[in-house]
Amino acid sequence: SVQVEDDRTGLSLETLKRAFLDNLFYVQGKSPDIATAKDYYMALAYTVRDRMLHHWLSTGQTYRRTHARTAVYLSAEFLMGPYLGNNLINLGLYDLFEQAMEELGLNLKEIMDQEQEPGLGNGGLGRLAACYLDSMATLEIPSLGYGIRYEFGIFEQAFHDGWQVEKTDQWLRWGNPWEVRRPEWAVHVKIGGHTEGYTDHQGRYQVNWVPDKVVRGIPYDTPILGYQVNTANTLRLWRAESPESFDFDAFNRGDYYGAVNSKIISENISKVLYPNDDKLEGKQLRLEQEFFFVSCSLQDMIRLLMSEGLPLEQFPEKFTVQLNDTHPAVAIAELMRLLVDDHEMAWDLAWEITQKSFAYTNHTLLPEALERWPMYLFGSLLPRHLEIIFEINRIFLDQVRLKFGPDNERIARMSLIEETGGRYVRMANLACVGSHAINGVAELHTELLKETVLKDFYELFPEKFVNKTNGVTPRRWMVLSNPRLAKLIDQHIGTAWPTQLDQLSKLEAYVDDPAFRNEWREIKQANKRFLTARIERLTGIKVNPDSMFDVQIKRIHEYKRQQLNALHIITLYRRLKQNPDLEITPRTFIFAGKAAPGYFMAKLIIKLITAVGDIVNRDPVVRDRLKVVFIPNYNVTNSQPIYPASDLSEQISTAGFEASGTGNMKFALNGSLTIGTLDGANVEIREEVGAENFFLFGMTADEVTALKASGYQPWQYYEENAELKGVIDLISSGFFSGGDTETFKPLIDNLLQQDRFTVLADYQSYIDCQDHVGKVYQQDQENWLRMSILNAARMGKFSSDRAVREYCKEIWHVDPVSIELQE
Ligand code: 26W
Repeated sequence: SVQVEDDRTGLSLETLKRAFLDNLFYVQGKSPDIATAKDYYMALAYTVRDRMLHHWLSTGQTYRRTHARTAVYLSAEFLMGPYLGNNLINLGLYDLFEQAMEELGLNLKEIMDQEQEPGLGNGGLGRLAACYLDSMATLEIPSLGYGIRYEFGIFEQAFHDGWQVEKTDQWLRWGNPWEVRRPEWAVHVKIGGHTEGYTDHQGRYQVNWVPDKVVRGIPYDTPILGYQVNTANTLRLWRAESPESFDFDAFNRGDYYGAVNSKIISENISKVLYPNDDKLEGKQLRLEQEFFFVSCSLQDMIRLLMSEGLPLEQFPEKFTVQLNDTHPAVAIAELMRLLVDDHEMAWDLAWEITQKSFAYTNHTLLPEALERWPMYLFGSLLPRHLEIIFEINRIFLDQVRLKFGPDNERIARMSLIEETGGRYVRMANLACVGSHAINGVAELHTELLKETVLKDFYELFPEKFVNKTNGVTPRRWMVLSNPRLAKLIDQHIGTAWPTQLDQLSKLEAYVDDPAFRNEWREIKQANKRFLTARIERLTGIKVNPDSMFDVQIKRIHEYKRQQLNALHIITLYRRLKQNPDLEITPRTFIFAGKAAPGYFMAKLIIKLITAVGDIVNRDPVVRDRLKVVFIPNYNVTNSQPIYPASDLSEQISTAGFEASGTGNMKFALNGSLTIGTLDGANVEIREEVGAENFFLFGMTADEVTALKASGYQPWQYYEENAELKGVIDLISSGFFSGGDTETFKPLIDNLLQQDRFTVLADYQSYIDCQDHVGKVYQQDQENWLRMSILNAARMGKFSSDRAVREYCKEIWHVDPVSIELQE
């Protein structure tokens, strides 16, 4: 008899090819002769998805059957990156599918390039959430990610005349094969209106919230595979729609257009991701987004709890909820409302449950990023939550008085309501009071939190504070994005390292092995040639793959100091102009990153970089020894070929401002060396790789604070440093702006007069360090190679698996549940 494998699950080459062509025919409605690249992508995505569903359903069944304790990650952002390649890697089917496509005359990588990534995040915080989902699934931790299914993710970046211009992202244009809409689990969310008190049948005072609008939240689920395990967890994103019987009042009045309009207004809530990174924009719609997804998610958790037949009191045993920054912190008030008002629970019990349930991660020390909502705005959208926050505050401030006595200044600082010059609801204070654990994202960051922004809370609740240094997933950031290096490592230390990253230390045994060293060097070169071709395709600029690739890729922000990098480039350029035969290390300066659309100074920094590139790249005197490229539209997809091709990683933020950084980890893991300050996780990276394998410069966080306290005068650095003065004057003269002296004036004035991020104070230290970097790269290539290997070999700590294990053990108390595939 003929044995035919099931098209949906079979794994033989013949079955994969047949299943793919079947999906092309029956899902895309195309035959190969008219199929487009997008059709092939969709057909392949469905073929891969079919092979994930068994894992997904078995995982859900197992969690329900065992009442598994579940870690919930509440985040306004999930920057997942493209799914296809990652799912193939995690299923262990990458090579097989590559061969199947080849046998059909297709190329897997080209098909993968068709994917529109879901850019549902701004930067580090959203990408961290994605790495943690990957690690939780890989570690077989029962978990759920909850967020917003933005119709428009982070904008697409284009350039006009060297300036950033934003275009709307259309990630859903071709459909999303990875998600499943689940209308049967839709929930309603109230917004606005007022509250009414009443006495219930037992004579208790109760509050009823009468909203002025109701929106419907529809969950869209995406399976999140673990690496080489059966676990497939769920990312559940909410889309806002209008309720079924949309605005029946208007409709009954015969106001059809009014009713349609209110439908449109409801859908606005999940329309677009706010593109700000580290700056609060106090917009009504943003608060509506935050409340919307939090309320949907908590209602969903209560439904899940009850569907397992568990009582509400068991909420904190069933779920532990991590707040990814304060964006979802209104969950504390919403859970209280659900318990006290909707489920008539006593306040004290509800508060105990709430505090047991939540933990809060802080991601920034910048005061302008701390969320504070104008009280009138908060009260007009969430009148009942404002009452609840007042009550939490009343009880909390009594607790403060009990411990510290009548210290009115302390009370004013700790109050959930700010009352100095306008009244605001302080979300970080709410998060601290309503959570049982509070963490920073690197050791230095956690210490600074305790000493500065959260000092009062640390003095009141020292036991709540813990550090959880960030990590990144080695599956996406090595196995998928640097396959050549991954293969070399497999051949030398075996294949366990992607889940046991500490094993990379076994590479140290090969640091002097000539054959291994050669391969290491060749792989870096091959990765650089690959990026070189991509750069030419994307920018038209030809770069030299034998030059040092000096890379700074991240959001554009004054504290991250891309402008300091630009000052270095201009320094080298001036040296060459003054002495054309000067021996310098050929370098390619690679930048990528988006500026928030309303952040003028960040956009001006981009313009400066592209303007410097325009001059330097063309100047014959430079003789191609310096090249400056700005790779457009930085996102996960575009970043993946950059880390493996880098020689030098720029991590040059002002000490005390970068909470952790995670790009710094991706670079070092891929064998690039860091030039960096003692900021964020740089401190720990340097500790791990060894001070001799890290290029350190600049002031410490304490020195920055001390300099500012003593009255920092940036222009003195300018006046006393001839080379710095020459660089600044060259920009001011209009040399990079076609003779126009106005273009960069705001940037220069700011550096000379304010310089909040002490660029000028760190300039000389940075230049000296860069001179040293250039020498080592040029004159001591053997040592550079050795440092590169040792960096990768010593990065084990920075796996997100390590970070997630720490959260599980010290905050969540969640254990793995292994999944057997069900019949
Ligand atoms: C309210 C507007 C807003 C939006 C996003 C304020 C702040 C944010 C995030 C906190 C910005 C962010 O992504 N922070 C980064 O988080 C990473 C993960 O922990 C850290 O590695 C980065 O250092 C930190 O800047």
